Amino acid sequence: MWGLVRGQANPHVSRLRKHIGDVRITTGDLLDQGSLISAVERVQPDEVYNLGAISYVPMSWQQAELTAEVTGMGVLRMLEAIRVVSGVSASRTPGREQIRFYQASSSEMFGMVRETPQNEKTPFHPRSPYGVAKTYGHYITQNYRESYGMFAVSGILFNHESPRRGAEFVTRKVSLGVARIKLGLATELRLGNLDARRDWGFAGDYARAMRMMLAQESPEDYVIGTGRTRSVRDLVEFAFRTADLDWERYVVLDGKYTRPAEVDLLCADPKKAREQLRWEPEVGFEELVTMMVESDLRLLGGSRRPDEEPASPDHW
Ligand code: F7E
Repeated sequence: MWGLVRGQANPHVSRLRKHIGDVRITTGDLLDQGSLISAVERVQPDEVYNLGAISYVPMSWQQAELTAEVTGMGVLRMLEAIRVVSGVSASRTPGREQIRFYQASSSEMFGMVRETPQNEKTPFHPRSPYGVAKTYGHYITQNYRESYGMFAVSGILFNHESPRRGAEFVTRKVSLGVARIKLGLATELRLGNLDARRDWGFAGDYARAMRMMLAQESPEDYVIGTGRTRSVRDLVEFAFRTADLDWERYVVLDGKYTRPAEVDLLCADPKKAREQLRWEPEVGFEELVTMMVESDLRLLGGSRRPDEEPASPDHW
């Protein structure tokens, strides 16, 4: 198994080493077509999973053009690298042993939702430069499948979380906030819109779904989520309760964390994945939040290594 890493001496590699075991590393950049062709030539993969993106939604307003380049055009470059290395063209379709491609599409494409719950046929109405870029990635993946007969699929993944989630995302921000308050390291947690609703699941379950999609006979897109929606307020309330804390004493609303255009409500209809992939999530919301709070209590309360506690820039 190989991982694609951007840049020289990327600090994430040493930090992740203990988690990624035997994964071998090659270099490449979603902004650089030649580097992706070289990476695919070197690795000769059976499967390619593109999870690379500027993935923090607020950042996409600050760096809209870069988001379009990395999160949107990066998908085209990856598809092109696979197509060129496989020698596929409009007149020469891939053989049976073709490279299979997975694109991490996002529930953010549904944005201002047209129906609830959202399934594979629900129209898109993205609400951020990130959502718009992901929508391009989704359609270009579909287009390469239809144009060149490539085994290219998109998983439309709803929010997926774990103790390894970046500290800027709301679940981890809350679990770290609870742990800091419980351990006397902080006295408050500043948040934005508590009314937004999301369908939160466990990242490990969703990674399993990605592999299942590439193991199918035919390439198709799937919605992956739990089918249950909860508000940020529900998340906060439950996370504080797991540590015997009353959230209303600590949570402060701060307009700095509200977005120019919000996605108010997401809820997956994962029927197709359930029926065709036989995929079911194994970890529920309460188990997930408890896992994250307990992990951060251990991280901050135990033998903490300075490089393990996530830094928090001002805008997170
Ligand atoms: O926000 C609200 C915020 O940043 C969730 C990415 O993985 O999932 C993720 O996107 C909700 C939003 O994730 C704070 O307004 C309130 O409504 O955790 P988030 P996201 O934007 O849903 C999708 C599927 C992706 O594809 C993305 O890459 O929580 N919220 N207060 C807050 N959010 C943050 N981050 N910080 C707050 O203080």
